[in-house]
Amino acid sequence: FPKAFIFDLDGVITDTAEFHFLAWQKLSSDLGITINREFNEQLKGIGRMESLERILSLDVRFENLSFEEKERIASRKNEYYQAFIKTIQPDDILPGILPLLTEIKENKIYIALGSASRNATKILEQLHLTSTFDFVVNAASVSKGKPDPETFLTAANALNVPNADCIGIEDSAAGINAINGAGMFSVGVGNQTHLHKAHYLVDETSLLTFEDIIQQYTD
Ligand code: B16
Ligand code: MG
Repeated sequence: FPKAFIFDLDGVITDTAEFHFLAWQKLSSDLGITINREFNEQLKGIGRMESLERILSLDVRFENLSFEEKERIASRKNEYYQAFIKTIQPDDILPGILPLLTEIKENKIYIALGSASRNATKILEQLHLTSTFDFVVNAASVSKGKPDPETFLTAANALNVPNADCIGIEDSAAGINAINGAGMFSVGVGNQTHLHKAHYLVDETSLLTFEDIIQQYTD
């Protein structure tokens, strides 16, 4: 049996991945840049500033922005995002996640959150999930974001469990690379095109069952 499950937040526990996309899209349109869902795939799991850099690099007009200007633009995106997440409540936990969390707990396996989002603790509170998690990685204290394994290694370290005894669950390519790089078993939620490196892949969270994950992990 594994000793810990490390969950991504946005796009796995709740559908905030969609709100991140809508907020980036709104910000991009303010700047006169168009982004689509395909482009957004490479923003998933990537921190706020680096995501902004990737968007700004689409247009030469933004080549020489100062750090202060970038920070101002990034905080505008966060304002848009926070307006979207204001109404998040326990009903917004994605299908299959609550039963999975319950079964992990019943089996006395640790549960951690490995999110790149600085809004993570607030969202967990709104979902009434704070006490479910044994450890929450503080995104602000991670120096190298996903796809670097640091986020997942930090969780394993804090729980004092070997990396190989951890299972990470992610909806982003960057996140799957981070889990694999940490020497953990990776579970992807989404499509094959973006998440083909996952050790085990399901289309949507409703298909995540404790039994299937454990079977794939032990195989
Ligand atoms: P924030 P995750 C990531 O969260 C999102 O996937 C990514 O789209 C976002 O830019 C990043 O958090 C930073 O979020 O602006 O709220 O700090 O998927 O790692 O849970
Ligand atoms: Mg995610």
